[in-house]
Amino acid sequence: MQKRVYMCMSTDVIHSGHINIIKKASELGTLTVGVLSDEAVSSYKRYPLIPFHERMAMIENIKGVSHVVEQKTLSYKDNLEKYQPDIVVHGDNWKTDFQKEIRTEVLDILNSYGGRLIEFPYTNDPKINEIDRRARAELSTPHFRRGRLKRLISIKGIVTAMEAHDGLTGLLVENTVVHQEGGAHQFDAMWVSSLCDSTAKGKPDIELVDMTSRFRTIEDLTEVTTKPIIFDADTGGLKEHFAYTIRSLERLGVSMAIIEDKTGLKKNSLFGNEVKQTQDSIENFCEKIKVGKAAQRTSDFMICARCESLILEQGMDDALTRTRAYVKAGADAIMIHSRQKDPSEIIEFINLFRKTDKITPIVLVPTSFNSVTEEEWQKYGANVIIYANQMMRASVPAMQRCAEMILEHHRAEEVDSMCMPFKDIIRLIPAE
Ligand code: SPV
Ligand code: MG
Repeated sequence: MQKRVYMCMSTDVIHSGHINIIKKASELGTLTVGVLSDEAVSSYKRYPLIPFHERMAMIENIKGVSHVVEQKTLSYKDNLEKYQPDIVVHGDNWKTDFQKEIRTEVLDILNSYGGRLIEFPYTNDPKINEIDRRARAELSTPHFRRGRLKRLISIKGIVTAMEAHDGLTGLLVENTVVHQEGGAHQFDAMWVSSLCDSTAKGKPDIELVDMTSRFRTIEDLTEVTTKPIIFDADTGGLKEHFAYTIRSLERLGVSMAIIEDKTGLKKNSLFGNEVKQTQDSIENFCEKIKVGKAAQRTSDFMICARCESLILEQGMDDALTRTRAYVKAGADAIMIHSRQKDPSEIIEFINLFRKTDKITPIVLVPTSFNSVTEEEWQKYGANVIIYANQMMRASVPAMQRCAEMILEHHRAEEVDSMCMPFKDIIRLIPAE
């Protein structure tokens, strides 16, 4: 009887390396390929250029492949237990890279029923790196980038965004990956915060940094990254101006603009009622949303309406009335904000909002109410979690301490151990 052979594939661009390994695997028996889900692929490497069902169809039609099945996670556990293949095939690169733990799990499961792992030598082909480089270039184009946030929300249910305000912070959001329990975690998107974009320029967060400058920040980010961008558009300004802002953001490849229901001189929400802040009327703000939606030229771009009722202590009913009206006016998502440490008012809001609206994405910025995990937020019914300022808040004390120590010691030797080695910083930025 033919042996049953299993291998996993995540690729969206087939090259000779894949054809070779499929050929060798199919010579061992009847080959089933587990095609990795979009969610699993985007968790550990770049977002796939081709969606799951098309990748399934593509791989199914390669000579030597007998069956294709979905592999939902990086872990092979579910599929190995379900299909119990005689042989699993993989390149030997996973003995040493982040997939080490996945390999150990595969070996344990195979051993439990007498299956075998066959590893082929992995060759690092420059052609493959070139294909990946080209795929990343495509992902960074405005059209590809813009549509990805909506797709990620529908694939993953919940997405995370980390604040970025220049090329360097953009690269950190783009490339930081943590491998944990056989899985990989990275941020899905970037948040262009008004607070951090202003703070980086030494200016207060009062809509003083003008749109031309804010767009320049977006351009700095798009030049060196591929991930989707969520833009903090403050109040959106005059509705007559907002229409133009929306089109500019679309052209730049931004996926979502968030506007808050305040009017007059805007101050940062985390001040709450300690400073004078005025909430816009429901009618005016709905009108602004409608103007924005009518101005937008592409179907993937999203306008998110941010409600400040809890920040300004206007009560839960006001927050619900407003957010429901904003959705009716055309908002693609809503953001509810709070400056309480205790997450209970946000959780209460989500519960009540979800009673009548199961689909509109809910965006949160858990700066104060930071004890809830992403998994817990997903269970409550939230869809976008924005880490709005933590990297910047972490960097300022480090820079301050470094400056103080040099002043104290009249030389730089003492700060060396707290600095990134010079040889690393010169290689931090990849050369084209
Ligand atoms: C920002 O990051 O600029 C925000 C979020 O608008 S908050 O600072 O919490 O208001
Ligand atoms: Mg802001």
